[in-house]
Amino acid sequence: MKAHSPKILVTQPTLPDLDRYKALLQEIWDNKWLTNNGAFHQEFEQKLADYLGVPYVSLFSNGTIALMVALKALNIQGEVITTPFTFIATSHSLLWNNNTPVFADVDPVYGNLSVTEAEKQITDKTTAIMPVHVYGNPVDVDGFEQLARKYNLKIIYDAAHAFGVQQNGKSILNYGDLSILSFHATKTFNTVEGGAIISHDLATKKQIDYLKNFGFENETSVITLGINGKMNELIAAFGLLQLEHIDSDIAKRQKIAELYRKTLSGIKGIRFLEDMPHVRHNYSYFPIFVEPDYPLTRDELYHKLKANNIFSRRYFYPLVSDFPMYQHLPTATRDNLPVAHTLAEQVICLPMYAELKKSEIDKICQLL
Ligand code: T4K
Repeated sequence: MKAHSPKILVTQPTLPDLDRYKALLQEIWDNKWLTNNGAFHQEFEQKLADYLGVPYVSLFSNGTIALMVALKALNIQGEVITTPFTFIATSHSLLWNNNTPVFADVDPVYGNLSVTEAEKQITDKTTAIMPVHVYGNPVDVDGFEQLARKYNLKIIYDAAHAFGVQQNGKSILNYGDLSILSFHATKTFNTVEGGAIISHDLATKKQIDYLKNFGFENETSVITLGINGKMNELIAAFGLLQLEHIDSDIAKRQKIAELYRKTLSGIKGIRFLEDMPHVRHNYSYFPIFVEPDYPLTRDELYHKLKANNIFSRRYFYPLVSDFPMYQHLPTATRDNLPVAHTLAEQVICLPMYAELKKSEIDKICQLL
């Protein structure tokens, strides 16, 4: 493989300094403590809670297992209202737990689950709502809070994209019953693979920690049907170093988003998302929506970019509700999800990562 590929990919992970990582690996080699709540794991959990401004973090091997455990921790059974405009893991976690995903439509600007549309789907079998802060843009958390109170429902936020996002100076992860994060290589904050559940009281955190460790309470007692969702020491050490440059990464991403917006603002038929008021964004993605008055269709533009070595992605197309294991559901119809269908057919996520160069952004914008 060539060291410097001319390809521009949709994202590229930021990595820690290799020598510093080697020094932490040396400690692990010396101690021979590799996993199961080791010293790096404990330090990383605490530092993440401090950085994010949340009471309790439980680390996981990835975001999908975190979602599955979050549902178990709250003993969610029955119907769960969620968005089809997301990565497949959101609703897969529901099916894995034998819940029935119920799809509701999204708002036409940011593509987040709509409170009004969610309310229309509530039945006597509804037990929870699972909204997604898609692209890291906060959903209407106050609206969902009111809805949950009115109908006595739990809320689990899929905050896989929302690392470090704040609203009115408060972490978006402090809303709902639980929030989950993903630290996958493609995320703003990455630990290769990884994830977390954010909880708000110690009893729930303990329950989650039992669940991710087979249900062990102590050496001889298994108190719940657990799974293995643990993060290991090599990854926790990696994460500690990643935390040191996350603010500078977000600042670089912000500059990239501003440059994209400035350059693309004159192009008819290309819509992009503005920052929301009072929100600290993390600029995890840069989605554009190719509207009918643009001279090319979305797919023509996607292929044109590809032909020029720009590998954008159509996140999130197809809609989750169109995949085989969901399309039979009564709420998976196009009639029920008109806005989500339109957005899925218009979206292209342009390359976005901290080290993306101005010359590369210029090339992308020039092609557009
Ligand atoms: N909920 C939501 C809303 C999510 O978006 C996700 C994950 C989850 C839950 C579940 O969290 P995890 O269980 O994954 O922690 C990617 C990611 O695999 C996935 O984590 C992510 N969402 C989803 C939106 O995107 P793919 O299939 O698009 O990834 P892939 O391998 O095509 O990579 C995309 C681009 O990133 C490549 O073109 C190049 C670049 N890349 C990728 C990797 C893996 C690198 O430069 N280096 C790398 O190591 O799913």
